[in-house]
Amino acid sequence: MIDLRSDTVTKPTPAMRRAMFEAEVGDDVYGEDPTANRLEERAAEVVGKEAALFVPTGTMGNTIAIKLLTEHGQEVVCDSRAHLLDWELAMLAWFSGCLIRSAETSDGILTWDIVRTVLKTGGPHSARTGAIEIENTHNMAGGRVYPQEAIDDICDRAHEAGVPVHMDGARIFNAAAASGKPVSEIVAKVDTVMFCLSKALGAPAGSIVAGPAKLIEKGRLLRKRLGGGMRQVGVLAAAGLVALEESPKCLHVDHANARFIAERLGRMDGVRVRPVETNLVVFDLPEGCAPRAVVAGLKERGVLMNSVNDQFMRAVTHYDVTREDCAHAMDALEETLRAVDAHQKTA
Ligand code: TLP
Repeated sequence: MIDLRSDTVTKPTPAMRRAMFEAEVGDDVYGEDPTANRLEERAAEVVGKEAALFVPTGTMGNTIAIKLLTEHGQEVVCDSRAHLLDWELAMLAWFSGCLIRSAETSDGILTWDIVRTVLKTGGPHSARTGAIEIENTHNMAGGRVYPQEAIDDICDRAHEAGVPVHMDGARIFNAAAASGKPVSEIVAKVDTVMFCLSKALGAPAGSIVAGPAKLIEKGRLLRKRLGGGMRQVGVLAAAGLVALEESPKCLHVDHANARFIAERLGRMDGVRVRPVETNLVVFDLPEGCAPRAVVAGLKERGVLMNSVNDQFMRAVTHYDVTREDCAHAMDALEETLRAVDAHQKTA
């Protein structure tokens, strides 16, 4: 099977498996796992923040960061297609007691001009904005990379207004590879950043939340409260360390494969591809073509791909798919679209 459903499906590399096998471990809830400690120190260094915390998932990382930055009864501003809003089971409301105030954007990218229209300073009737969240790269907008000026401007203006900024940087290393900027520069002005080791970087599990040391210390307690005290977690942190050092070097290959897929899609009748900047390819099917039928047809032909909703599909490249796999997947899609079209005409 050629699996283009997500980069979450990547399997640990031989180097990761070796590191996991050899990992020195201890009880991380006592702060005694040397490998987890090393990962947290190295992650903080790479993103240029005071401290970092290893958490099981990106969802837990976002949850902890938002809880650290907000108070119950506040609002969190994000784009209307944010992962935080649509794909985290309303965790933010459940754990942080905040309401999401989403803003519409054409391409997933917030600017201060958009943010200011929904920002609230509090008063007798309206809840104060507790935090602003930006997603870089933006998943449902097709892996869009935030322009640096937009990030810096939002941070400067938000800080003037006393509002902190969290970055959901699940794929921040893809943003770095695409823009040629180091991650530390991209996230320099945000208060907290979450990034995933388990997506394009290929670790079997784990994400990082980074920010000021005092906040991250509190975050450690929130992680325990959420059931994320993972004991001898060095076996996972060891893979995370390999992911952090080795995987960013190869992301340009995934991006080139994504562009290859986009080019092939662009030649298919009625298919509309959104602009591709990183490893996510989001595209609309021809009018009247049901995504569910296409997903099933692809599966019969050895390709796994997800439909996001009734409207569009997503193909994700990662190191477990080669250029040949991508070409095969596009052949399979062409065949599937022809078959679905023929079926619809005779129905
Ligand atoms: N994204 C997954 C699905 O949940 C949609 C995927 O396949 O892309 N932030 C962003 C921007 C994400 O894309 C994801 C996962 C997360 C947070 C959550 O990470 P996990 O799955 O580790 O909780």
